[in-house]
Amino acid sequence: MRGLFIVIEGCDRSGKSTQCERLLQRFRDQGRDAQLIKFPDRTIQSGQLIDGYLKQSRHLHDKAIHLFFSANRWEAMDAIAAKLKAGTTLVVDRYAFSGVAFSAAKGLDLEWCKNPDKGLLIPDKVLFLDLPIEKAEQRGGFGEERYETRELQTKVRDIFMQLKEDSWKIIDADQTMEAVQEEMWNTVKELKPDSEEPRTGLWEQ
Ligand code: T5A
Repeated sequence: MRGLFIVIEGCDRSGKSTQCERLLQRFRDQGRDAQLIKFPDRTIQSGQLIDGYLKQSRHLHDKAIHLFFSANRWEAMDAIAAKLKAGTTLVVDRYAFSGVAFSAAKGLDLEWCKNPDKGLLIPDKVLFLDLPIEKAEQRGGFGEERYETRELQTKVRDIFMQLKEDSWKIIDADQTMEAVQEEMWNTVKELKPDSEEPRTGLWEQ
């Protein structure tokens, strides 16, 4: 059986990275082959440029950085498909939904933003960690990077809600780490892939 492709999305500081690590551990504790993938992947070439942009040491046109974020995902697609086919479950910290939400929040056209990511692999499940902006601001590290302002994060959440599909699970992230994890685990623990091959064609239907 192929591995599951599980995406964790949410606004900044909603606890995605914390929860991805825990979810990965839950799968491994069950004896499942599982790996963590994070977008942007700051370790590959396009990711280093993105890192400089996010830390505000580099300026780029909004459209250019959007395309770099998308290229960063495409760069990883073949490896992701191979891992899924080999039976590895992937816990993915952010995906194309973040790509569109942040760029459209800056004022780029939503459909234009979707275009470069059209055709990517389709996740088996998206878990969206929902946290009020006032709570995010109180969490460690908020404000350190380019997009961490109240106004932008509010717009980002609105766009995530426009992108949301019926299959998404919205999780209240304003709970203890343990309670958030329990809700996430209960959503995915019995999940089975509904196709033999990884599904391709994001936003192409
Ligand atoms: N971006 C990303 C784009 O513009 N386009 C794209 O295509 C993509 C993929 C970097 C930025 O890039 C943008 C979006 C982002 O602005 P990133 O690398 O994912 O994206 O950013 P990070 O800084 O790594 O992550 P976040 O800021 O989003 O934080 P997380 O992962 O949501 O939160 P986490 O787990 O690090 O926790 C934050 C703090 O909260 C505490 C933690 O201990 C930590 O201090 N915390 C809790 N506190 C109380 N209760 C809980 N339940 C808690 N859970 C965590």
